[in-house]
Amino acid sequence: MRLDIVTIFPEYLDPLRLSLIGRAQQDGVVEVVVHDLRDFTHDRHRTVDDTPAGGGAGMVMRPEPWGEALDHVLAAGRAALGDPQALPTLIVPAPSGRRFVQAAARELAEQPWLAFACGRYEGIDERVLVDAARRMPVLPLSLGDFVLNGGEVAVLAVVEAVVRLLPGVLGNSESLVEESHEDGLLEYPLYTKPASWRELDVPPVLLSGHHAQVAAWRREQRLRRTAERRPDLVAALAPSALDARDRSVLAEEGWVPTEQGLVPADGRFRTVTRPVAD
Ligand code: JD8
Repeated sequence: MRLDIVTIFPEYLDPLRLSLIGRAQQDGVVEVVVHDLRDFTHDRHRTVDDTPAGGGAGMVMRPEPWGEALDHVLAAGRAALGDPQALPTLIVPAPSGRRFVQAAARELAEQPWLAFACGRYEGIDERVLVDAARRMPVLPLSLGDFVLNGGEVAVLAVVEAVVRLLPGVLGNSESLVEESHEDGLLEYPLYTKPASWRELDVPPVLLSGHHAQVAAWRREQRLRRTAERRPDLVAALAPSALDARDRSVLAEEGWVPTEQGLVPADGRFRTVTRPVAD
């Protein structure tokens, strides 16, 4: 897989040389090429930004350097891949993007070529995305509902999520079996040795050697954690995927099965409002 990243902060992508992704590059599984957007300017000050049309706060990235940078990515990538028709999928991190989820990581891991456009300031002139979309698929992505200063951290996250899925990148000790139970529940809590540490004990069931009891305890912990931390995931559970024990744990956490699926017993999700007084 080839990855081209365009940014005004090339050093921000240096972590891609480390660890898993660095090893994948050494093994030839991925090639990462980072491009400095300012190399595609032509003025003395290497200007990439200007004031927003229509007014408003901050600065907007000008389209011309982006157009030249993406033209270069297209030409250089096609030459390197030896395919004059090849097209990357262009990923554009933006708060207004579609939320990046594991299903998207899996789809991107199937692609031979990804390009990334890292915005800064208030963002990139919209015409850059429209022009790029005339030639290649363009995918605006957001990591979530919080504010970053630019797209670089999002690119690091997306690249790590995608590259670890490529065949031969993860070793046996860090393998993908975890994802085989993508069943909509959070993970159970983890413990290792020593059995007692700062007066905190590893839950005795985990040292008991009773595999069925360990599995039942872990299932219960996953359900309780998910109920506590991710009510959205509980509401999305298919009641048919829950046995009687699961349902009683969730009932203790305040969730009851109905025709519409699981709902909070306190009625927080009730959509029909009633008169308050009579
Ligand atoms: C790209 C510029 C900053 C965005 C003013 C300061 C993703 N989950 C996410 N949160 N934020 C981003 C993100 C932020 C970015 C850029 C991604 C380019 N900014 C701007 C608009 C409002 N700020 C992100 N993925």
